[in-house]
Amino acid sequence: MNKSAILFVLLVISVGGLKAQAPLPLYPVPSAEQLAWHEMEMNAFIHFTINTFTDLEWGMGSEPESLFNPVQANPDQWVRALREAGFKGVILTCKHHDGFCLWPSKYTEHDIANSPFKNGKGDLVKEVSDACKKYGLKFGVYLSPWDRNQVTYGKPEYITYYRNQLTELFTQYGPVFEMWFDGANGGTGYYGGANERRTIDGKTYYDWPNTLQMIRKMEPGVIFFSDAGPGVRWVGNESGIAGETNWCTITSDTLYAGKPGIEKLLNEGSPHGKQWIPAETDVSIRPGWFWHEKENDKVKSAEELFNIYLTSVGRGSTLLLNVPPDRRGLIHEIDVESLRNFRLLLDSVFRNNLALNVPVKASSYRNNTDEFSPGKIADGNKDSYWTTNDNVTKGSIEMDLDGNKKISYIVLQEYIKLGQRVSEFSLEAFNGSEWMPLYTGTTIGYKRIIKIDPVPASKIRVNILKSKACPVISNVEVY
Ligand code: FUL
Repeated sequence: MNKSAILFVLLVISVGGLKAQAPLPLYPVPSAEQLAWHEMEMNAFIHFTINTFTDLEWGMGSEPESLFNPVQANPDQWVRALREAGFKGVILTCKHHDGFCLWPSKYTEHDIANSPFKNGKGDLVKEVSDACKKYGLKFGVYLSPWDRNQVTYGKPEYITYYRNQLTELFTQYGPVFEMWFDGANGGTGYYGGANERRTIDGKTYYDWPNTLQMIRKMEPGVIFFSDAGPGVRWVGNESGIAGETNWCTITSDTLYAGKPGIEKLLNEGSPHGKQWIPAETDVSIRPGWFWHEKENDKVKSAEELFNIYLTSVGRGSTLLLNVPPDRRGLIHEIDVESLRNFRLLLDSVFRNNLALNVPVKASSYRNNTDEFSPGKIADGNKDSYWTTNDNVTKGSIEMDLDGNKKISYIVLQEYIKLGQRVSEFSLEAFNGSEWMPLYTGTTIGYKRIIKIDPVPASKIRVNILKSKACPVISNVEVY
């Protein structure tokens, strides 16, 4: 081959290579475990302890173990009801602030082994973890750092106690997909009979870095929830509402308890955040976190749960819905019914994607390469996407719905493996004669669901108006 032929071949190879090149990731990006966590979308919380029998939300730690006796306890029923409603994971309060342990712990007497339940032979952590395995849900652990029963609470010895219990949970009941560290601390407690107020320095007392390292050795992929991550962050409220602007990025050292405006920051994240720490939306199906008879008529309806779905999953967050068992040890019929109707509602609204495999046009697409062409947002494949050249941070995609359709919801998804990018977008509908504005919004993230007043439309246009780098959109659905 002569020199110019070699040059020609090199040119072809490099142009070909360029053509197929995907955008570089825009850091930070989610870890593989965080990505899997996003894809779970809906997890359930289970709050259960002596509080269920004392009608309290925060037990003092002095409650006798003899009170705990859910004679019909049936974790199989809990997990089945949750699976049927579409939940992918369960996080159990293995120990709440009152210190009572739902598993027989070697390190305390304040546990299920000293209760009348199954004559002290019960282990609800095991039963829940087994039911999760049986029904294909992931199992997660809540172990309250604040322990109002423990005599050593507030002293260095308690950290050893807490770590011993974590070791019991992670070695006997795993795999554990998420570990929930609750930041709440009210100071007062029984503390082995001292009955006093104990204050700790939340920043230093628990020595979190070493505790996390210890857990990671047992469960390398576990996601840590706390107010500030490092795996996922609190959404800043307990009413089921993620920010309409919701960045999965945030800078963790800007987060400290008591910081003015922290709730808003947690709720919305930060476009310039240095870490990927997405918001988890925890909310209860009832007013309280524990079951109380008097709240049986206050169970959230299917419609209320659906609205929460829209303000959590529909805003790029993951829903963590608490469904607390009652004193019998069953998820109450009213809650089961509400979950069932919630599932029916989700299935009826999101049954028929009017945009699946429809023709799609775009203002431009990356190097005119088929791999990044606009049709990729309608192919039902979460791993394919439409994107533009690197210097293009605006763009429109137009979907032809094949005749006039009545539309009520538009679902958008960014391909977050390459980072969260879009900061402003708008939606329009073509009603046969003109384009009508439908919505203007900010972030998209893993998933954004826009509810609109039902309108007839034969085409939909998604305009990306601002993006931190070339937009990468994996999916658009219309209902
Ligand atoms: C809070 C706790 O104080 C509540 O009791 C509940 O566990 C909730 C999920 O977190 O901080």
